[in-house]
Amino acid sequence: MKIFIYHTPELTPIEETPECAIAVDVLRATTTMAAVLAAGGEAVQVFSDLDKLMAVSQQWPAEKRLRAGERGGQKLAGFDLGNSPLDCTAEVVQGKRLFISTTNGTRALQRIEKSPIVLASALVNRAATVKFLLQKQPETVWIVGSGWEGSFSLEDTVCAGAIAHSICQQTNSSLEAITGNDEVTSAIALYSQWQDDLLGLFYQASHGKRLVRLDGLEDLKYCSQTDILDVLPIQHEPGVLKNHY
Ligand code: 3SL
Repeated sequence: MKIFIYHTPELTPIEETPECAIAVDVLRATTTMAAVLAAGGEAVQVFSDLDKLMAVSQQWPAEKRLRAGERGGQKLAGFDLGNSPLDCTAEVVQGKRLFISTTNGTRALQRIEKSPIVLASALVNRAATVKFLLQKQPETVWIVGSGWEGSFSLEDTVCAGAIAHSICQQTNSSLEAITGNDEVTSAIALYSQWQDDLLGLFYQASHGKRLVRLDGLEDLKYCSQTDILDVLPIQHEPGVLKNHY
């Protein structure tokens, strides 16, 4: 297995696809997706375009749908939810499909949607992601960070490093054996330095600071937890993700 990390959707190659592609948006879209499916949500359907989200979700039975919209870290008017994983309790999401559009995370998923296997991962479901990769043994894995409007983000990179680090450890592989590009080495180094204080790293991150300003400290704490959800969002049809487990 060769792992490649791309820090943003914009940096991700378009002329080829890997066997398995993983979108990561730790703060907060892929954490929220994992939380929805862990709480019994039927599926998550992602959109970059808000009008399209409204039109497609309109076709779905009203009692079985939730609409989540976020821009700039804030909930959009007219939507049931913003993008907080803490809102995704069983009472709210059980049996429902979440139609969601966020600033960066949904764009990352759309960038990789043509890959044969598409996953959505975060720190909360890192172990479930690694378990799947070790069972499936894809030859090439791309981990695509969502970043923030085209820029690098610490939180997505540390999560990509956490996944690669665990693959290395569990397979007793050398770094060289699994590394597809230089980004993997630096992401593992970042994770190795901060693994015991991920919340501390998020306080340094520009989007972490933005969320704290927007009263999102509890979200930051939730998203900084590792391996707490045994759930893996996997794409069933373009843009529609369900739990693999
Ligand atoms: O950028 C995104 O897709 C969001 O996850 C951003 S936020 O955490 O909801 O502000």
